[in-house]
Amino acid sequence: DYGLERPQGYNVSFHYNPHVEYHHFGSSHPMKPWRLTLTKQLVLSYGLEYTMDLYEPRPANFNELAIFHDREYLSYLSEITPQNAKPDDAQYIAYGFGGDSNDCPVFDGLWNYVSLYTGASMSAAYNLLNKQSDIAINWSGGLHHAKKNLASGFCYVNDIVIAIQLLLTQHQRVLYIDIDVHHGDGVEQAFESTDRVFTLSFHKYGIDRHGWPFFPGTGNIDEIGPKDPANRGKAHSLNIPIDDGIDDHQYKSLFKTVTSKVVEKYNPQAIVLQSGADSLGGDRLGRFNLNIKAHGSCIETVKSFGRPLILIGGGGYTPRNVARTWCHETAVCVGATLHDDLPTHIPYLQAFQGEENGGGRLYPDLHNTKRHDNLNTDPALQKLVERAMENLRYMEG
Ligand code: VJV
Ligand code: CA
Ligand code: ZN
Repeated sequence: DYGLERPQGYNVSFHYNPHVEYHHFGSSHPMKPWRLTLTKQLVLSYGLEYTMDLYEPRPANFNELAIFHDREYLSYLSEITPQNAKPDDAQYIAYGFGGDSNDCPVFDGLWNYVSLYTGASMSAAYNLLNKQSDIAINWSGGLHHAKKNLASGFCYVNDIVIAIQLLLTQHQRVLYIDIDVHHGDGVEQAFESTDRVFTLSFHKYGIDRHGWPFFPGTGNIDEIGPKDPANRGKAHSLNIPIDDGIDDHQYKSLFKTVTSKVVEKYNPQAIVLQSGADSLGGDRLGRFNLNIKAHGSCIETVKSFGRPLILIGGGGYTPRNVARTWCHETAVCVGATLHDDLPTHIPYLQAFQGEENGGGRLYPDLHNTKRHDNLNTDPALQKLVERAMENLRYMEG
């Protein structure tokens, strides 16, 4: 007995093609598709597969990816391999594969990888459109930095933009919410000229002691989209820039206050929630100090709005905690309560065992792994909320 109960009658679907796990960005690259294997194992070990409809979506095809991306970019992406890549090539650099950071490496099966995670987001969108699901989940998606002709920040194809485009065939207004620790710049930019999508991102924003901006360097509070009154997208973006070390209580209250106001004012007909797990305490790339249940409370808040919802993954660079969080959030969607002791018969159990790995528990205290002092004062966050409310007054209708 894992304490599974389903008091609420939500129809939840889980969209996942396991082939996505077998792709590697390179041995020391922080993005590890293998975290999806861990997530799936936890979901199965708690028996959550019996509480949802499971789908194994087909990969998206070239024409589907061209709903958002330039065909020239897609042709290049579909043909490039580690063997034929020419790092000095003008296109290679222009399309975002160059650069010394190697954020977007060319690896074996790259085209297959992007088609798989995008196919899963499309499948989730179709389930909302067909009214087969109230909540559709794709943990393999959420690649929010990709632009129409540019790979950026581990993202090559923007599955979120494509899923939102599908929702727009039936829904007048779609709200996009992004709790990844990075700014959701690709989604914001894609819809900057329309009032049919409102984008809201919470993220770390600021410059470090070496003078480097936190990636991607955009998303300050004054960036609310086009200011030209003739542009339909005017004031249809809201950015919540946050400093290092924000804690559970502060984040939960900030998230609930801001999103509730946006939902009240914008009245979306569907919501897409990017639930990047790099906003957790102890993340390899993140700077926040959130625990799993605080991160999950954002999903509870959004679920409580009662709109058709796509829940999508994103960043998350400490795989055991990514798996814990997304398993917990899957349970939140179906209305199940999970036992803190991990089931003992799961594969990869050792990844969760030992004090430093969370002691075999689902909800270890991630504050213990904290590496960032909290630089957010309550008065500063109060001011931020006031600025956000002010920004919302520029949006009409
Ligand atoms: O900060 C950057 C770009 C630079 C990195 C530093 N060099 C010196 C200059 C360029 C500015 N990139 C970020 C990208 C973060 C992407 C986050 C994606 C998501 O979570 O929002 C959605 C999925 C960054 N931070 C850390 C790294 N790159 C990084 C990249 C590596 C790496 C270690 C850290 C790439 C390869 C390897 N190690 C082996
Ligand atoms: Ca974000
Ligand atoms: Zn991120």
